[in-house]
Amino acid sequence: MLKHDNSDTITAISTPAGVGGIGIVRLSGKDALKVADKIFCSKDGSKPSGFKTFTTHYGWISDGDKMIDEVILTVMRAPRSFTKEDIVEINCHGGIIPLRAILDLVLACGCRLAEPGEFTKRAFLNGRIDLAQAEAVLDIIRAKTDAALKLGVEQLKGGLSKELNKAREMLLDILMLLEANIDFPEEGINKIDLQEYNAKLKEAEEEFKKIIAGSARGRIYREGVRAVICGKPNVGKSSLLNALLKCERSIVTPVAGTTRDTIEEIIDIKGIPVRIMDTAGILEPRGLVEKKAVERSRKHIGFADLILVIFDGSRALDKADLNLIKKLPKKPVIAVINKMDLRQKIKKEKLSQIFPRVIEVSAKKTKNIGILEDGIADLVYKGEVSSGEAAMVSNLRHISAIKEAQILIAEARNSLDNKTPPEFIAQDVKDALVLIDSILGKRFSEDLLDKIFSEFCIGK
Ligand SMILES: Nc1nc2c(ncn2[C@@H]2O[C@H](COP(=O)(O)OP(=O)(O)OP(=O)(O)O)[C@@H](O)[C@H]2O)c(=O)[nH]1
Ligand SMILES: [Mg+2]
Repeated sequence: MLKHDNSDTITAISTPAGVGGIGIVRLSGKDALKVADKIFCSKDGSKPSGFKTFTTHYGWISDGDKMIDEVILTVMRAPRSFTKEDIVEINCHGGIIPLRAILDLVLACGCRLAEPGEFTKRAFLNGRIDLAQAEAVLDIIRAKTDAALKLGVEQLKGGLSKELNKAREMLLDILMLLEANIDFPEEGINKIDLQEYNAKLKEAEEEFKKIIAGSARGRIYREGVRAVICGKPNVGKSSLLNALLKCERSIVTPVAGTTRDTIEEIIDIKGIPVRIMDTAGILEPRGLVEKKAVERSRKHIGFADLILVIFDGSRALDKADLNLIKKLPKKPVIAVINKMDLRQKIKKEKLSQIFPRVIEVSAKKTKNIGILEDGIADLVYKGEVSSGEAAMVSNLRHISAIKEAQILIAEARNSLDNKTPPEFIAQDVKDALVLIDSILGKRFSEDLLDKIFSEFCIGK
């Protein structure tokens, strides 16, 4: 049996530890107002249990003998609150001493200290949000860029849940038809049914594919675009990294083969976190170290979401450049002609015949770096996903469950073509449903909940 005890009233300090302008002690549960009545003193003697929902009140917190702090108290009544329970929030002065004193007092009045994420867990268990939305709360708290925040908010508003529920309905539909066939086997699956099932399964599979396609963009918003700078030795790769970072991170010298190890840094380009990597120049390696360095460069190019291939504009394109171009994998690429401050031997038009995007810069003089940044952002916003409407999923747990569900549905379609008995096909559809339900939290284990909510901070 699952043990979800929602009968007690929980409390925690909801603001970060340390000194701040204000701090918040939060209470949630059936006794929240009763406890507040005991400790809150207003000027006119009115009590929180008499306050209207979503109202704030000035007063003092007292332990009966002495005043602890001057506060603003907010009441949010069940069921229209974050947890669907009565919530009281006490805004006091932000030092740890007043916060701790108020928390101790609330605990002494019978509240229990909340576990990490327990307020959000209650919001989920009480049916206000589904599990995907609860996890979005964590994404919002942890968001490091505007784009990541936007994605978290979209998920909290139910964007992903809506898409998943749509696919779920489709699967339930198919299951119903299949079950009817299992119950009346003598009729068998006739040709018309077969087409109908196939079409419905295909529709569900397409829905999953759409969500998975969106996940690439979701991951990028959360973890960053992996951009790799590659090119021949001495073309100015390290200089370009430094120009983008606006600091001297990578060693720059006139000697070819300066960079041996890959250097990685994160920059924020228009709200998108970009993990940018400077690699060793690619040329026929002369020794073992160079060989290893070139191997490593190629490996990073393989993992990258975006390639910045750099050319030295002051030198004509040679065999090594062409060789490098030939070996680039099919990925989004921006060709950068560097050293535009020198006399140019490479024509932009020539490279434009090979690459859809060519940008001329001077890394050394930091010229046109803004244009390059715009180009990177543009590619991410426009190029990565075909439809911007797909709900975007960034959470690895969600992505792997959706991918598995998509495989199961593909298998079910295969079985249908091979005239497999309907009970086997139904089993695949049921398994896919379990996976989708696990994202939405329609089915869950205590372990899963513990794992998800333990990542939250106390007080959320
Ligand atoms: N004039 C000019 N020189 C540049 C520019 N960018 C880089 N350089 C010079 O080109 C030389 C090589 O620059 P790096 O940034 O070390 O080149 P790299 O591609 O990282 O070289 P390796 O690590 O050896 O592969 C240095 O002397 C830089 O100062 C530029 O925009 N204009
Ligand atoms: Mg270098």
